[in-house]
Amino acid sequence: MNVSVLGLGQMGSAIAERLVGAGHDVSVWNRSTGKADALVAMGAFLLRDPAEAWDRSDVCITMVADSRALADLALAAEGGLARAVQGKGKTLIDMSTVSETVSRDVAAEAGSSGVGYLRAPVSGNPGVVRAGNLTIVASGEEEVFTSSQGLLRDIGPHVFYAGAGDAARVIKLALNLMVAGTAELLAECIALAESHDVRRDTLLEIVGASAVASPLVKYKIGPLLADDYESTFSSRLMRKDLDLVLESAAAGGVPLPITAVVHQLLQACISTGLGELDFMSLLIRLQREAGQATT
Ligand code: NA7
Repeated sequence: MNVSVLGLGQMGSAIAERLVGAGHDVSVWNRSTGKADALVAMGAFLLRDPAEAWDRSDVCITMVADSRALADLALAAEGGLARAVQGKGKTLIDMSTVSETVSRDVAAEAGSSGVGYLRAPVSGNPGVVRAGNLTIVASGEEEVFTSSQGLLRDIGPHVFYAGAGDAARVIKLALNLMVAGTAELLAECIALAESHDVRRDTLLEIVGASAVASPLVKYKIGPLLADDYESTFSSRLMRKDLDLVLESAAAGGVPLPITAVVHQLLQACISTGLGELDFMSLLIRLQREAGQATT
């Protein structure tokens, strides 16, 4: 299939690699230069600008940082992807984590120009994508999902259809509040144990074999043993996701007290220079507060 991938950050690059590996004819674009080089070397075509995506492909995937970025790409007065002049047969799949508000604006534009629009946010980091284990939650018109699901399965095997509209956005946010909360609890588990001189490798071996050993906890054990906080997903982006969670909770009239605290703790990470590290840098923040810090 001819498919374009716009946004070659950590996730977009990994997704484009999967599609090239699956034999698709992949075109790519990124706002800043350089990030496409590895993909072009693998055989991807480098687009001059986002609008060129519709000249080369019937399906265009966006994977960008936030709501503003999606609005810039999809709703731009000139060349906005949701405003393709000849949209018939074209499908826009957005895999970013963005607000329901922007997503609805994109849906309205796409609908009025005949572009099919699927919301397909993901759960997983770039390593999970490359391992072929990504979870994708899609929503939108069922026929758009049906025609896109083969492509989505080439990105990740766990593809769910959540229904019409922006259901997938809500589910993704609900999942991410669990991810962020789990990271803080794991940090607290380690800080407590180390305050009593328990070895981290001993602790994490036991945690990893226990009832709380979710796949997420298991992914984090290796980096935590190495004190490696290279970002799989940054504290900055995780706080951005929790901004959206709290916005969505306010709209739904639901108090989320734990999430509100974790949101503030991620902000503290960002304010103290940890924003570009992995969200597991919640542990560094806690160690500093506990007087355990080595960094
Ligand atoms: P990264 O690695 O921070 O990548 C973000 C991407 O978004 C990157 O390609 C950026 O381009 C792009 N971006 C940011 N702002 C814009 C605007 N205004 N216009 C076009 N492109 C933009 O994030 P991840 O890949 O880890 O995460 C992506 C999404 O998945 C995010 O929603 C997460 O919540 C989940 P740049 O290279 O900076 O020019």
